[in-house]
Amino acid sequence: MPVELGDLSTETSLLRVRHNGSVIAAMLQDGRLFTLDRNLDALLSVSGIAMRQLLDQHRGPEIDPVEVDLLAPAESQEVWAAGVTYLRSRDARMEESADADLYAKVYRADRPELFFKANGWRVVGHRGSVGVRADSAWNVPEPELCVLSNSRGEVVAYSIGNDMSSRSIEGENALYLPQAKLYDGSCSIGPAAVTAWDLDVSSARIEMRIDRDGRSVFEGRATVADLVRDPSALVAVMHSSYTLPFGAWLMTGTSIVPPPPYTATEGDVVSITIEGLGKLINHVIEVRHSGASARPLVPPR
Ligand code: DO4
Ligand code: MG
Repeated sequence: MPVELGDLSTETSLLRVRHNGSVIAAMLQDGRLFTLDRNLDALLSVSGIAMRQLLDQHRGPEIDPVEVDLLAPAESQEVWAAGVTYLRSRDARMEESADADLYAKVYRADRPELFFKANGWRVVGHRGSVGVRADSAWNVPEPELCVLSNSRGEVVAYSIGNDMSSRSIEGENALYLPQAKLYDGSCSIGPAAVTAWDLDVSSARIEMRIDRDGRSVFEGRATVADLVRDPSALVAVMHSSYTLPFGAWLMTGTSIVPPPPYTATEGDVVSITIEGLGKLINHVIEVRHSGASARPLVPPR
């Protein structure tokens, strides 16, 4: 997709783009797009101060936004996600699950819920296709503030995320969380990584709109001010016993949950806006399922 500046933040942002057949990092500054001579992996392996200096000193030639395709802002970065960080998410999970207490406990526990979501190469970008599993009856997009940390655990950028989830699979048994959360097209981040130094997202507005056949079928609003944990504290926990040489993205949880009977369906268009970070748009497709199953070989006792 060519870069549409209207969907991007007006703050300094890092982009991954395809330009003249090569994938490169670029920086959007004051409405102008510049090439960078380092990729995201290199920028995130040094300290935040060194990264800022590199961005100031190694800005390359200006390029025309219409000549590039915008890609997801992730290379070797893993994507992790936090759960049950808003009251709304806790309540929605308690409604769908037979193990409601599990969610109530983690909402107020010292240790947050953090789970692996995707490898960087799997991340879907702005205007890409997100998925719903063919073996899942109830699916939702989850709009989330995303935080990019470097190898030292310093927060260097923010973005918008869509944590596509199967509520029926998670609701059946919380131990099925990895299958509810990890499948093709389940993780989207974009449109860009907005540098954190001049930005306060602590009370940013979050909006999600879902269109089907050209008509709105859901609209929801929330604010990051209702997040019950500090994003930088969540990032610190993610890094606490786990080396991330190229940093990582962390999705910080959702507070907009489309109520039933809505279930994400092929053809839906999901638009998520977070104040200061732009707009992330994704189209929903159904992910094929091979039909595989692994029933117990002996009847359970
Ligand atoms: O606890 C399961 C996942 C929660 C989640 O993804 C969220 O709260 O956003
Ligand atoms: Mg989520």
